Amino acid sequence: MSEEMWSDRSSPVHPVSAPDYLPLDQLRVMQLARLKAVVKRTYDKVAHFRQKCERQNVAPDSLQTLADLRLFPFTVKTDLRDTYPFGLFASEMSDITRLHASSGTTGKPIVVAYTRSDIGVWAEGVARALAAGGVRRGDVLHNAYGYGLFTGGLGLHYGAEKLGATVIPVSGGNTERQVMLLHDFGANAVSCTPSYFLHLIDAAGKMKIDLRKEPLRVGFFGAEPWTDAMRAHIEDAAGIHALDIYGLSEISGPGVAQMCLHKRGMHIWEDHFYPEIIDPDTLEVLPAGAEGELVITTLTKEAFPMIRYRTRDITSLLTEPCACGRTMRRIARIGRRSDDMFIIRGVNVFPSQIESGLLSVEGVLPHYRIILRKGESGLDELLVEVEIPAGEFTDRVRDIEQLRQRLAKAIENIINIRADVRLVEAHSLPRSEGKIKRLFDERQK
Ligand code: DLL
Repeated sequence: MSEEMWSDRSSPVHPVSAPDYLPLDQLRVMQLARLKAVVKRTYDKVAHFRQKCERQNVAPDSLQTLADLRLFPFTVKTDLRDTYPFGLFASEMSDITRLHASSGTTGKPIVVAYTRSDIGVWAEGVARALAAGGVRRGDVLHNAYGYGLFTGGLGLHYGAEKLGATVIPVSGGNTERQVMLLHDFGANAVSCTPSYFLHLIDAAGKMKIDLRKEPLRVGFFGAEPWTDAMRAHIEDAAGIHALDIYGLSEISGPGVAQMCLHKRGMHIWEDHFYPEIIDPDTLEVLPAGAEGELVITTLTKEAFPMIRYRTRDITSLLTEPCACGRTMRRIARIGRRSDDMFIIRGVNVFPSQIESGLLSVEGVLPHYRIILRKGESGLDELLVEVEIPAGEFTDRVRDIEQLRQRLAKAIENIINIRADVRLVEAHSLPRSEGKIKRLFDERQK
């Protein structure tokens, strides 16, 4: 790979990427002007937001500096549910060109709306994201995010088109056929959930296709938490740059923030999405660098503006300059959401901690699941099932037991709880085509 090919500075033929490099003083002026406009517009058009402001005694005039944003009420998921389906829309239905919806685990989904301009802003965010990973006009993107109400498929699709790349709208599923198409069409870039890419790696192996020898250079993996250990595994197995892409339906979809080729967090496109980090208990805004809940205000969205949306995603804002030259701040990898934590024997645990423990030990595959059960004594039990490479079971029984012990210890070192580790055969755990479910809490049953 030549240096030039991997230079991730935007070339003039991709003007969509230019705002990433805006001088900070200009960016702050732009943000304040946009923030004032979006707060005023939302106040005028969305009764639910206006009523919340009135209860909190704030009005659009209260916003004189960027820091004044903290005076305004948060928007939370229940605001979206309570106003289902269209209650938070700030545009007339006749101006809305698209709806998306999140699946939601129970009851009604979350519905989000886009005007033509909103679709353009979203596509620009994704185009910048792809450009930050070195994708250019003439490159081919194999897009295996699901198409439909989920924002992944169409989000990457419009962004790739805006950038001028060739997009293959393959969506999820039919994995062997995907490997064939990856190979035959010579894709340089791929996008899907990290868990689905693991599945593609496996399928390629079975089909005797070595992804390291393919033209594939870079992957845009997101929509679910994954660890640096997993990234290293993917980079090694497929010989590509595995980059983290972040976004959420409420804020538009993928392409809110993107890891560049320097791989230190994800640049958040601050000219459209204004980030704050808060303490989820006290709700105070935290200083740069502190870990807390990411809160985003959309600066340019028309149909579905979100003021101080609490994402539940835990991260920190990285303010030191990035070697790529982009001025926009970065968010650290999102290892967890405040609501995916489980409590076992009084200890708070996040699934990503278990993944880090497992993948710190050599000899396991990155396919696992976590099962919580009530033991016979009535105590909660933590069972972790993880795959090991084919053939390992037959020969070395003692080594296998040692591996089990090492894994249990690695997990215990991180979460302070002993897990019962069960080694299972390669390909025996369920695979997913989209977001993977790894946690099975069977304690209530
Ligand atoms: O998952 C949008 C998306 C599609 C992002 C494709 C990236 C790629 P939702 O279905 O609304 O939207 O889920 C949003 O997924 O609040 C995070 O908890 C999680 N998430 C998204 N990206 C990442 C990531 C899409 N890179 C929720 N790392 C978010 C960790 C992520 N978690």
